[in-house]
Amino acid sequence: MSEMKKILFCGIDNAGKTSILHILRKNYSFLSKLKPTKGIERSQSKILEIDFVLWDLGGQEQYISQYFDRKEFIFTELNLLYFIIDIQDEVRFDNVITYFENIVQALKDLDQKPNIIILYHKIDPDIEHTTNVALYTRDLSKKINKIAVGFSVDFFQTSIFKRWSILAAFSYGIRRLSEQNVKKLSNYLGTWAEQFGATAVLLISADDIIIGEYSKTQDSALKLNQYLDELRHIYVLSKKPVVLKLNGDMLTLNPLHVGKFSLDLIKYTNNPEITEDSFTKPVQMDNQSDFEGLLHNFFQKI
Ligand SMILES: Nc1nc2c(ncn2[C@@H]2O[C@H](COP(=O)(O)OP(=O)(O)OP(=O)(O)O)[C@@H](O)[C@H]2O)c(=O)[nH]1
Ligand SMILES: [Mg+2]
Repeated sequence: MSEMKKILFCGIDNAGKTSILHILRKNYSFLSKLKPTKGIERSQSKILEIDFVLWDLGGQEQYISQYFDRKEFIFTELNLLYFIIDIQDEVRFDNVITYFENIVQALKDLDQKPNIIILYHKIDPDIEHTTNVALYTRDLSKKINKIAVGFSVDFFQTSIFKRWSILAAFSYGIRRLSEQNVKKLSNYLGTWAEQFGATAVLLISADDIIIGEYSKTQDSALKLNQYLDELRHIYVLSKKPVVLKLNGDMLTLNPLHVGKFSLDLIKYTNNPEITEDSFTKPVQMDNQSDFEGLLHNFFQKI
């Protein structure tokens, strides 16, 4: 078994770090009771049967300066670094960029190269298509990429009002830790997509981590993501495989039990020639032990 994995959540105060952690854990009732985090709050989490320690770094100025005094303790042996930016707080973007610069400098000083994931947060459903959001994210991304040359940096848009936006960003980070297995899984999902005429497929763990995804087009992937909360919700209520047909889109959610793994397979198609009958058939696994082995690796070797 591998050792504990360390994931950092940084960003200035009020960015939404602690909220994001609560959303991941489905602690919705905590959200209205949040207070600024005092210094560092560490919590342990078992994700995909692997032990993670999530470090929530309170973002008030008096704490941030302390982090750089003990940078070795905080910024070494990271598996992932999430940097959260409140997109609705444009008056403080300069502070945000300064903080990010200091973090990257600390990582360089310590010779650390964790994957960095930027969350443009508080992109709530009512503002996601506004020009301001487009402008701010483009401008910030430019600055961030310039500061973090040589690092792997990815960007996501999130909001606590879309739990799946947070899960997608989090799952992506987890998958970054297991690149090779991810590729194999994705190939597997590709053959299933072919089998069913699906244009996008997701494989989700019991703890809501997207462990595999495959899509023919960016558009299909987006569509599938938009329906995720709905599909999951219906499934929780009905406890039966879900079929959803809307505006020429067809989606299914099927529980998939492979060895000791309980997963959900979600398929999407916008191809009008695919019938519900064929789309909702159970998955044919030619070589179940192959697939089980792959999952085993995925869960053990992150
Ligand atoms: N509109 C909106 N508000 C959010 C979102 N996420 C968090 N918030 C609000 O932002 C405020 C700050 O959230 P926190 O999670 O406490 O922020 P934090 O980054 O942990 O702040 P510090 O602990 O001080 O560093 C709270 O009032 C949240 O309800 C979001 O996606 N959209
Ligand atoms: Mg906090």
